[in-house]
Amino acid sequence: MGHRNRFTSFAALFFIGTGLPLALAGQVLAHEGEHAPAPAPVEIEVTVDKNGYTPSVVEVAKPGKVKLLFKRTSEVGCGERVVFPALGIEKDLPLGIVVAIQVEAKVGERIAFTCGMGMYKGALVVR
Ligand SMILES: [Cu+2]
Repeated sequence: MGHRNRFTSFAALFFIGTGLPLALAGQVLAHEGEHAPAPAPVEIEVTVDKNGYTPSVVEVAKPGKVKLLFKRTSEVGCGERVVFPALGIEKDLPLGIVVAIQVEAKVGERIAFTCGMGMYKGALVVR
């Protein structure tokens, strides 16, 4: 009870001191947000093992932000590095660790990705 009261007083002081300008700024931002909603990226898991990428062709229904969640599940093979040549993205894929790579998928676009030596091939496509 006492703890809660103290928090309430603190919150009141905070609001008077700095909260009000912040609240006003927040409303402006919220208003702008209505015009440009930023939908959460579509998340798709891609497993990397001795056979390459599964799925090897990642299809999304709509253009927009896509977060590819790469997870290497096998020491066998050469999937320890993933490369998106056209985007200049290169990342290590430690065994068993999910590595997220976010890209922007445009209509009709095919974004290729490969292993470090270009043997495993995959792509993100917009249907
Ligand atoms: Cu390779």
